[in-house]
Amino acid sequence: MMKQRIVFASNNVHKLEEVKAMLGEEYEVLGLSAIGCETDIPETADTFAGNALQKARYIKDHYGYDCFADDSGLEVDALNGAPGVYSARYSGSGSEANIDKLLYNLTGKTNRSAQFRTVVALLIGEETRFFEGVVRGTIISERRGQGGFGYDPIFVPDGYEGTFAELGNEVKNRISHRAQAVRLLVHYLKGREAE
Ligand code: ITT
Repeated sequence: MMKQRIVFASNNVHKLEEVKAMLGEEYEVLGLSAIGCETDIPETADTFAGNALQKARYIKDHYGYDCFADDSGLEVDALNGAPGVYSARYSGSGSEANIDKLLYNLTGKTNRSAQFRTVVALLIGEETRFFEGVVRGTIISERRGQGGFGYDPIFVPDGYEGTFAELGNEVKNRISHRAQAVRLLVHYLKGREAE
């Protein structure tokens, strides 16, 4: 059987790799470069759902494809949920500086609990659907591990000893916020195909 194609509206190569690893058996996942889109799609909403929908809508409107987008970030309890939707732009200077800024802002704070959250927005046919995933954990005070991306080296998911960067793709792609949302997405797509 031909694999069904689905466009993932993301310029983040790490996210694309993760989503391909999660969906690749059954779907051909096309990232933005694969459809010839090099645009940094505007994200001006102040919620994950709003930004995810904005990205998916942009691709549907400009390219016509059914597609899904992921908007995600790290919500730190002691910082009232920051950096949240601003996770990618927290420092204005990329992932390493984002981690430095976060650790600095947590200096002296005893509550280190946090969560990664993602909202996936799917536009398919005339339908719009959202799928969410959350993973709770702890922010440690020094980086550990080489895998993953973004804040992974300082995030230890609950129930594990290692950071997302130490646990490796196989574990991360099973338990992460993104894994949970993508599982719900697949469940929905399968139900739809069966109709
Ligand atoms: P696209 O919008 O093109 O998908 P992006 O990197 O700009 O790519 P977001 O706006 O959703 O994506 O920002 C998500 C940021 O949150 C990301 O850059 C990381 O800093 C952080 N983040 C999200 N998921 C993460 C994960 O699994 N591990 C580590 N950091 C993550």
